[in-house]
Amino acid sequence: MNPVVITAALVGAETTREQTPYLPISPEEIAQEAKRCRDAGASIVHLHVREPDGKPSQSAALFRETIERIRVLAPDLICQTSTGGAVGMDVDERAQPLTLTGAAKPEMATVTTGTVNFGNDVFWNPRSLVREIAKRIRAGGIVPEIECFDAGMIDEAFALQKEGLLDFPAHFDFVLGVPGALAAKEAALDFMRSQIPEGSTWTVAGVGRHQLPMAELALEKGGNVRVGLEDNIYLSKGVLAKGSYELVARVAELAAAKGRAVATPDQARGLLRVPP
Ligand code: KMH
Ligand code: ZN
Repeated sequence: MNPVVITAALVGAETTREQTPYLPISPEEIAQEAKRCRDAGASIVHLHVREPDGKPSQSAALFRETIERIRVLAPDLICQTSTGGAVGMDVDERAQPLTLTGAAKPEMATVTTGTVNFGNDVFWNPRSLVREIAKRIRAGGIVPEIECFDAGMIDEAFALQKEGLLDFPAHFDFVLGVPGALAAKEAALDFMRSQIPEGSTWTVAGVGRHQLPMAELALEKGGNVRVGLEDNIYLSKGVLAKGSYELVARVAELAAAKGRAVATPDQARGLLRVPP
């Protein structure tokens, strides 16, 4: 099996400092956490940013500072910016990190290909917005990660490919276990991975208590893994992870036990078709 690509989702938009004191908020804190995750085995960091008071943000200036700091501390990490932001943001707000250039240009960005219930909120991705984000990712020369919270989002990726807005093979992230969306079950994961285009790659992000069990399944089935405080704050029942790096380290241990090597960032670039 290929080495496993571990993505660390460090911040997110929903996790709060009230829930965990280990959530990084400032660009410097996020960069330090990215470095710890790199050292623990992550090759990609999935990034959101926050205002100084912790409010979720998609500010280009905050992303610029964060990515520039990450590239000083962990120069080979793949930086993947969110275009989901937080529920309620409009397309222009969400797409700000796609405008970054030079040392702050993200190599990857997410695109969620459908609307979904998201806890008691709605993560609003009408077809016109999805196309606009896919266009802007393409115009920025950035590699998309197609975020699928439900199975129909894979079908929508096929539509985008037919319209010339995505290339196949592509990289997919199955986000399983969001309340109101597709559950984190082995059968759901098997169905999702059976539906992606030939030659495509996949990662699974299990939400909450499903994070590490889904990671184990991905390791066994030849897939890739996303962990981190965006999706889950606990290392084990009732025990807070002291940062996303502890969750990355746990996945690296599980990978070793199951005979999977952990991909370096350069190996991850090769596996996920991210130009050097
Ligand atoms: N915060 C969620 C509403 C992404 O990063 O692209 C959306 C999200 C997905 O986190
Ligand atoms: Zn995210």
